[in-house]
Amino acid sequence: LLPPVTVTVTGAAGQIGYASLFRIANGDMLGKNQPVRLRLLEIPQARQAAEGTAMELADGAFPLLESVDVFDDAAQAFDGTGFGLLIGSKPRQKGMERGDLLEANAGIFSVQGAALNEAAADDVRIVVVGNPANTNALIASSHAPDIPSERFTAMTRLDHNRALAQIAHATGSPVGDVERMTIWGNHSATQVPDLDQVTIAGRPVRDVLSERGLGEEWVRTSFIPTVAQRGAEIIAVRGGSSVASAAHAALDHVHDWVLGTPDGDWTSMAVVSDGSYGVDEGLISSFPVTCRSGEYEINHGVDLSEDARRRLESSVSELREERDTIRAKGLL
Ligand code: NAX
Repeated sequence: LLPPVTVTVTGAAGQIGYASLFRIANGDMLGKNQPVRLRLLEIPQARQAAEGTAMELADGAFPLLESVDVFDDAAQAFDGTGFGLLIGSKPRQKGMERGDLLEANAGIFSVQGAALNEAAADDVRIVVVGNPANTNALIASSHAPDIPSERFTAMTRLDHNRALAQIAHATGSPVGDVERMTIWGNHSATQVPDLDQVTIAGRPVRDVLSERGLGEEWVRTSFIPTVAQRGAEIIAVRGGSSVASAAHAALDHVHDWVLGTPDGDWTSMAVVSDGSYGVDEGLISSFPVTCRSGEYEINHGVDLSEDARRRLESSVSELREERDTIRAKGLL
């Protein structure tokens, strides 16, 4: 067994928190040889519910779970943390403008960024799930000057996984054969699901699609909108937002970051832009990334179609607007 690592989960009494914690304790995120110490962060009103979750975690008798502690103070919750899953955020309420939502979340993520800066382990890695995820990650990072900005990421893996599933379904292929998918831009309706580089069991996706009579029309009118609006579709059909699939995606995100992407394949993560693909340096935007030995790299060798480039530009301008709104309020 490896030495234990500390994992802090925020929004621990919420739905995605509940769906994540037992699987983290089971070794599904960091591997079956990695003991974990869990630290759960909640707001004071939900602290007791998180204590209940901690009791259930104990009752799971997970061999890899060394300890569970519950907090309603960010600095304590992030003490020594190696992995921060920032799930808790303020949901949009009736009558709330987009700017109000950004501002409410800026309050949460600036405090958590500062607490991470103060208390986390030197090699901390962070994934923000709580929406607006990209901009929340940017806010947290800007309040953590001692933590390299590359360590603050946001989750677009659910969108990525949704895209893999749509392609597998449309082509009648096992999902494990679908590789080299990319989600670009913001985790929002402006995201850019891009299948141009996708291969299925090594064959170009376009070849496999055309055998089924599916072409550009399918990509434009079915694939892209289905992926981008899948969250709303789940709410309409299930009567509630995506929970287990979101938790699974968060575990996938951290798993691949730490344990690597398969050779020849990549994944999608929202990470700080190095200016490539026309995304302003410093914005947190989704890119194709390869991961090895706990480090990720933006894949610079992807050819963007004219259409994808145009869509990415509008997603980037949304990210820019989110950043500027927060900046104008003095929160960045
Ligand atoms: P819930 O409302 O069930 O849980 C959120 C929890 O966070 C609550 O228990 C709340 O008390 C807690 N919380 C609020 N402020 C906090 C703070 N300052 N510190 C610690 N905890 C705090 O929401 P859930 O369904 O779990 O969703 C969580 C977030 O994930 C939402 O922002 C949601 O929009 C976002 N999602 C992001 C996705 C992505 O792909 N990036 C997909 C799924 C999901 O929609």
